[in-house]
Amino acid sequence: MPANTLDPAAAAALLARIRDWGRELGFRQIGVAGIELAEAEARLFDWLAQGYHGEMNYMARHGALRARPAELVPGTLRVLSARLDYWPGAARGAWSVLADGQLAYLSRYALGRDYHKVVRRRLQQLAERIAAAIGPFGYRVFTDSAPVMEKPLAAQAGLGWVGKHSNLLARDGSWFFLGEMLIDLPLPVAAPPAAHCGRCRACIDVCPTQAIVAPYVVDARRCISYLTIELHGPIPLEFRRAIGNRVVGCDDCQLVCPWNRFAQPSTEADFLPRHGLDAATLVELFAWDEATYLARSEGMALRRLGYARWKRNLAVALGNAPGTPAVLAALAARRDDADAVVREHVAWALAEQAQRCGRL
Ligand code: B12
Ligand code: SF4
Repeated sequence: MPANTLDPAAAAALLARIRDWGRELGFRQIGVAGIELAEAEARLFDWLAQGYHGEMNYMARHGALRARPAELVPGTLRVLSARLDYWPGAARGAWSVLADGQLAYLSRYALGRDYHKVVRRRLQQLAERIAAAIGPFGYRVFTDSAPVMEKPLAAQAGLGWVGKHSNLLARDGSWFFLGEMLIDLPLPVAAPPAAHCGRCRACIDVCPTQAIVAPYVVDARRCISYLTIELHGPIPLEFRRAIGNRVVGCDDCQLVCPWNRFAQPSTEADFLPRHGLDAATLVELFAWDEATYLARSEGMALRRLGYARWKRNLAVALGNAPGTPAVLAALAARRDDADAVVREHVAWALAEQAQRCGRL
């Protein structure tokens, strides 16, 4: 019998085996969603109409395709949604790094190996195990790599609910990546769990740039994750002080979330901090030349920034740092940086330092 005509009992038995294989491959959870995303599609269009995507033109480019998996991969009947945890338990405490203006804060997801590679490879291995058991079937694996609405799909697959910070959240937190396998198998779909944010608005209140403009709605143009990772060109002046020492992404809305008290550290060695980046000083990172940046960022998500944005972000954080001689010297050494955007951010940082010095 072809796999895509599985009867309900066989489909349920196959799903149980897929979950076992998923666990063996390191996925904390695997669920199955249908392909109906009309509500999420309407919200996506609202979000785009408000311009909240900023310069992320790829978000607008694919339009409705994001919410229509069967148009993206014809023949798709279900979406397997998978969760891979990344909280690096051994890393220096997030709040203590954020509180120390001499240190660089890299968001927890960016400390280790680039998750795109890890999640994709695991999903591919899972697909191969399924094919070995049932024969050839139609599938494609994704993680952040295709126009797919990963969070609403994961919610429908029973992996959690969309929190007010807009990340997918479960009773054991939100420190996980999502990946999907679009399949042509009629596996049984999950019942989405109820949301448990209640009246809590800790994420909304803590956001340094007020990017969560309404519960569940993030204006990316204000989000430090967007400003430090996605945005090319200058960071708008109004956000530079609020960025503090966050040089790659931001975690504040997740760090305050009460559900993250129940999070377990990831068991993935790949997500452990590399090159001491969980406790590095801004001054030492700003001293990296391009060859060092390229060597150290190899295989990491921070490679996506490129050297100029790396320096741009560090310059902002150095402008916000305590004005020690080392900080001032590091900034002065890059006053004439080859990159015009970096030069402008260094000039801003030096002016901030001078102004603060004058105030003392
Ligand atoms: C674009 C994008 C960003 C943008 C925009 C963020 C955003 N909220 O959309 C920026 C650069 C800011 C960003 C930041 C981050 N991102 Co991001 N990002 C994406 C991406 C590529 C698309 C998300 C998307 O479709 N946005 C469009 C809007 C419309 O979607 P949305 O915010 O989810 O909107 C939903 C809600 O607003 C909701 N909604 C609106 N009103 C209401 C009302 C009710 C009652 C309800 C229930 C819902 C609801 O409906 C919308 C549709 O479902 C996904 C990968 C993917 N392909 O899905 C990763 C993804 C969401 N990012 C991820 C991560 C890890 C992050 C960061 C934590 C990284 C960091 N530490 O810096 C931050 C978190 C910031 C935040 N608070 O969102 C993970 C999240 C994993 C998880 N547990 O949820 C994803 C899934 C990547 C992955 N494969 O793991 N990201
Ligand atoms: S990641 Fe940071 S800047 Fe973005 S919404 Fe969350 S708290 Fe705000």
